[in-house]
Amino acid sequence: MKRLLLVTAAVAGLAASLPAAAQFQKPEDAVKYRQSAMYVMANHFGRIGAMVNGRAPYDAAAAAANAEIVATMSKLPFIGFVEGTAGTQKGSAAAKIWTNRSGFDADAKTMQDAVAKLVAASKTNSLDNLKGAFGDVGKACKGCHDEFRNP
Ligand code: ASC
Repeated sequence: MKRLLLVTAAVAGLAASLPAAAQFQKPEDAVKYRQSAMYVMANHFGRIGAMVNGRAPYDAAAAAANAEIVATMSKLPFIGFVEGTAGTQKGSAAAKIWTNRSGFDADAKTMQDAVAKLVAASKTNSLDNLKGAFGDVGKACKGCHDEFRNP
């Protein structure tokens, strides 16, 4: 029994310390995961964009709820950028992500920080504050896309 416990503990410990890559069964699963997270993030960012651009009425509570979802989603894509999963199609992940991982990670953090400010702005009941923070998040998205997505 003691032996079984030890083996169980060892396996659990191993699973917890596995690199992110090993959490996906196939490389395509990592690609699907990151694209799905980005898709949901973009959808909720777009709902705020509609308010900012006057295509939807400004609704402070809805903006805040969407910003919270964007913030949660903004943390998810990055474990999906597993080595060996660069793409070739337009808009896919560029190989440069893995030759400049620190630059990529810095861009991810810039985006997450801008999104945290979007959450704060969304709670001020000010469309102007929302507009400013929305623009900064958009810039962060674009900055990383310009550098790390295949043209
Ligand atoms: C979006 C979206 C992006 C960014 C980017 C900002 O809504 O899907 O990829 O904003 O277009 O420039």
